[in-house]
Amino acid sequence: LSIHKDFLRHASSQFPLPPGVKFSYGTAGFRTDAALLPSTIFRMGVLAALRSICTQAVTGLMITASHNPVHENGVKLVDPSGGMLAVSWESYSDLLANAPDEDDFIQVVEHIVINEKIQRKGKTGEMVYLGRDTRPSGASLLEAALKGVEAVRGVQAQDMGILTTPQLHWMVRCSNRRVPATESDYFKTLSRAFSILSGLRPAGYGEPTVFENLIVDAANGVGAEKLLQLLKITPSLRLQVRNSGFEGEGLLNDGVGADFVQKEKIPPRGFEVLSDNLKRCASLDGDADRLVYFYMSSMSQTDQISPSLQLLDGDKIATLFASYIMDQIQILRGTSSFSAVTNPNASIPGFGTVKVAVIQTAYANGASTKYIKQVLGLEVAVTPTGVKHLHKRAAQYDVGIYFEANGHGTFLFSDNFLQWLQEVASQKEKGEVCQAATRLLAVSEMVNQAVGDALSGILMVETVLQYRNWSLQQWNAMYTDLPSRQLKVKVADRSVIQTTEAETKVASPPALQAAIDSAVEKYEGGRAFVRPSGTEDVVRVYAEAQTQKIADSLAREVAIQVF
Ligand code: NG1
Ligand code: ZN
Repeated sequence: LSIHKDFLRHASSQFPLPPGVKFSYGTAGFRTDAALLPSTIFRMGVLAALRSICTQAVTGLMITASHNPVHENGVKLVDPSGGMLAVSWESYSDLLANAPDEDDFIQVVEHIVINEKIQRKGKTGEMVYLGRDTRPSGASLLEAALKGVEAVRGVQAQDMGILTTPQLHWMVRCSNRRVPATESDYFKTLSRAFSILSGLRPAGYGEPTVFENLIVDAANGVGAEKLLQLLKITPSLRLQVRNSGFEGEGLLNDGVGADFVQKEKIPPRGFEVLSDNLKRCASLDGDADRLVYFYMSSMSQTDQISPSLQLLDGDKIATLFASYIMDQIQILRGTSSFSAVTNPNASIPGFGTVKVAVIQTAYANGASTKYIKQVLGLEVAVTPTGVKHLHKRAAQYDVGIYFEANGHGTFLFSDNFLQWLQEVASQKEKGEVCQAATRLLAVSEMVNQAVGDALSGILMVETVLQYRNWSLQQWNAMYTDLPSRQLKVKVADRSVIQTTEAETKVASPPALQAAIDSAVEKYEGGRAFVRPSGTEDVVRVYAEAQTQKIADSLAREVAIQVF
């Protein structure tokens, strides 16, 4: 590929690197104060364009800082599959973002072109979709991204407007699969699948209950407007949106949203405990790729910070979804009796063994892992933190369900399994087996197979609750979370801690792991690990034990070892 160096140099000179900052792509892209980001975002526009030429497909660039405060912003790149940027390209991001001047910048671009053997093959598909959340800094940063894409001449930038992160991922994925990929297609696809699933309740679970409205905390972010759009075409969805961020409604991520609720275990702003009936609630994060559910319970839970918020986190969501998938697989096997323990090794007549697994990280509550293994009989795979790792692993199964405890997750179906389901669903005989296949096909349309998506997550949770006729309390009773504690420790250089075994063990310094082991040994059923954060300048400590008191002291003991 011949680069128009002068053109690129001139364009990049308009976005100089701010002095004294070191950028790192981290767990989920670059994130920092918005004022520092124009050069990084321009350069990521260039990289997204190069990735598009290299793969001859549409790529994406999303401007968001998710659950971070409103004055921050960030950028993540979307690969042609709709997933996160290939890990092998992350080092290019770091090199580009930190190149001190135009000459170094051009050199890095040349290095990428040579290293990846990037060549122009044709004219098709060289395109970058750009999206942003509702942050006020988004519009001008989007301009910078646009200039970056256009600086690689011949690649087109398409501004898709204000979107949730998962919408942009979905559009990139669909566009490269040559299926309808506009925002309106997104809403229609989700809504249609939800209606199909609502009409396919099984006989065994009694008459459907009319649920109370779900009250959704939209974190004063982009999810509010999008949820209202979805609601407009899906009247059977019973929900109301709060913390919409519309005029006068509060600040993005300020005391609201999935991250706040999950970490603080108290209701978000705008949810008045005394006057509200908070039985069915959910929180999205600022870019609507995370989802948690919660309700207020009058039960006294002396162990918790707030006595009454009951959190249904990513682990509970994964477990709910996995149980539903296993129900359908049981029916496909011809066992319509819903026995609690399933046998994942038994094969489906006509297909063979369906490989189903739940993918978690070390942060998954131990009680969820136990439930998935022992009650659902499913394989649990553990990967390092970060959706890119979970997603990659999930793709190895016929149905791979992944969630981070914080509520980011989705599930993936293999093409092979979907194809077989199509055949079963189109059979003339419309029995239970055909229904189960139709359900799974609708589910595969409704969940966002590109990345975790709070909107499709809500539809999926509501579908399973309707199917089982379950309140949030009944869902919560699947298993009881083990008490846990997370702490952050600030150290001079967090990179001296290196981990292994999917971050569950410290490889270096070795003395640290020995100290953690001896702290854990004191408490039966205790578990603890530490890892350097990929998004903040801290080391994270996690501990879990039979009581909150023990979890707290175990976390403290381990934190002291980190100093
Ligand atoms: P780090 O800072 O690397 O722990 C955090 C979350 C991840 C993921 C990323 C991206 C925890 C413990 N970590 O990563 O799960 O969501 O942010 O947003 O929640
Ligand atoms: Zn997010």
